[in-house]
Amino acid sequence: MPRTGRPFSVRMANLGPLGWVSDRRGYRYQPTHPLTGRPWPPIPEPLLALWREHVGGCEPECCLVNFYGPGAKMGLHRDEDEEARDVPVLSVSLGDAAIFRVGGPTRRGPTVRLRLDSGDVVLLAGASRLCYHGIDRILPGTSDLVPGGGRINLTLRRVTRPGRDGGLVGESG
Ligand code: MD6
Ligand code: FE
Repeated sequence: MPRTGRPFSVRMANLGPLGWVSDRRGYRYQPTHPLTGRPWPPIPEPLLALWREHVGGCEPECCLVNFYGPGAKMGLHRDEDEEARDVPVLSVSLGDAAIFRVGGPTRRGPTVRLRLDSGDVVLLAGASRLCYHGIDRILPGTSDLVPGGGRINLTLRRVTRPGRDGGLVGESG
């Protein structure tokens, strides 16, 4: 985590041309793994199809892969490290269920809690795109999808501003 250097309770990886990474210096997107220097693997076609179905208009550039073991959680945050903050963010939950908390555009104010089960898809679009949200806890033992238990959340994002062609596959740069 920035400043403290303490590890997140969530373990992270990325797919796609840009990966979201974090260290003492802060948060950023970069095309390679910070330790191996290798590019992130491509986003699998079924996830691209889900994006086309629910978002469309441009291609996603990052699929953040979050793994939650029994005690993992994610504090309230906004997805705001992207230039394309007007493009919706889509997530897929797999494995153990989780308690998702979502509020408004400021950190203060009321929040609601939603249980996300395996296979649930969350779309933060329009006014909700910049709302605070987080994971209070996971519910261990509620799914046997992930070997050894746990929860995987896949979050698809457009990072750079789409060009006039919508940033569809084939665009260079
Ligand atoms: C999670 N999800 O479900 C954390 N962000 O583990 C997110 O932070 C999130 O589900 C943006 C859009 C959808 C999300
Ligand atoms: Fe988020």
